[in-house]
Amino acid sequence: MVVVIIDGSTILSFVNNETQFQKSIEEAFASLDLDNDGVLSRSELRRGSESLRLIETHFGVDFSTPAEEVAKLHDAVFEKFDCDKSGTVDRKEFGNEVRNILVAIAEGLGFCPIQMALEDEDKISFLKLAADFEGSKVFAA
Ligand SMILES: [Ca+2]
Repeated sequence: MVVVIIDGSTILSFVNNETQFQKSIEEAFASLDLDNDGVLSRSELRRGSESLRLIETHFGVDFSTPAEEVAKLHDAVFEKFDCDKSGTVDRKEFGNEVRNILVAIAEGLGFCPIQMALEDEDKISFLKLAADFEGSKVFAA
């Protein structure tokens, strides 16, 4: 497990670095697109939002939340990503929405740093990438 210390400005400097951000989006997208068809299906995105912990961070879901409630939230996340309602999420939609989410998180944090514990198996953690990007704020725990 690693602990990152992160605040709004850390996230924004990551999102605003176009080269770095697009590279991270490319990598995350490629690792989520399991069948390599160039778009994310509902289940591929669900896997992604689980590793990004979108649901937890956005909706405060925990172990006591009923499964059907969680499924509904995953559906809502998919609808949000699938901007053109094509039934799949392409690279551009994915990048745009991840950016929106990160900016929203950054605005929520403001300049108040928080500690965030990340599991090693969180392969796609944009927050960790953001912390890595700023450097020297990631600690092994
Ligand atoms: Ca796919």
